[in-house]
Amino acid sequence: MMQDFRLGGITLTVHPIPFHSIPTHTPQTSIAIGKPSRGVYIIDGDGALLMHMGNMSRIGTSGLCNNIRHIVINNGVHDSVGQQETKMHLVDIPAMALANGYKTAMRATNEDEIIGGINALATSEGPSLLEILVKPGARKDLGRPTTSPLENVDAFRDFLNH
Ligand SMILES: Cc1ncc(C[n+]2csc(CCOP(=O)(O)OP(=O)(O)O)c2C)c(N)n1
Ligand SMILES: [Mg+2]
Repeated sequence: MMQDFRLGGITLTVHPIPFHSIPTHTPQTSIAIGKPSRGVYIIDGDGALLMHMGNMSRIGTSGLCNNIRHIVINNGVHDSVGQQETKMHLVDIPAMALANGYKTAMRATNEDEIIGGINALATSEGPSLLEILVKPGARKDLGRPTTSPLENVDAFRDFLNH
């Protein structure tokens, strides 16, 4: 069942079945290549981008990833495993994306730029990238996954096949 999430004036209709992987963008690139008729939004972290940086050139130069919209949430740290610095807030990620062949790349530092950036992703040709600069840290009541990775893979595979 699809679910609507609202961000400012934008409604994102998403499938509620999670497909978590770290780093995120490498397996999702393979999904995008295997399913060219589907739009694929990759929601990535700065540490994950750093760990598999070579995949950016596959997205940008393969000619097979026009359906990819790559969103990088950049807090400058590997937050979920101990806040080790990545220094990625000192790297020009949009310039790196463009140098790797992405068609469009932007950075957002406030709500208006996030909304503008998501609109630009939705309306421009891919592959495209939106970097969102954020502070480290998370809500105290942040939930944890309630289903197993195997259950998620089965449900997600089922979703892709329909
Ligand atoms: C190749 C590889 N090395 C190390 C890890 C361990 N690891 C899991 S999450 C994570 C940090 C990810 O950081 P980031 O993408 O910036 O996300 P954040 O936690 O900051 O939201 C690391 C290093 C991994 N999953 N894969
Ligand atoms: Mg991070």
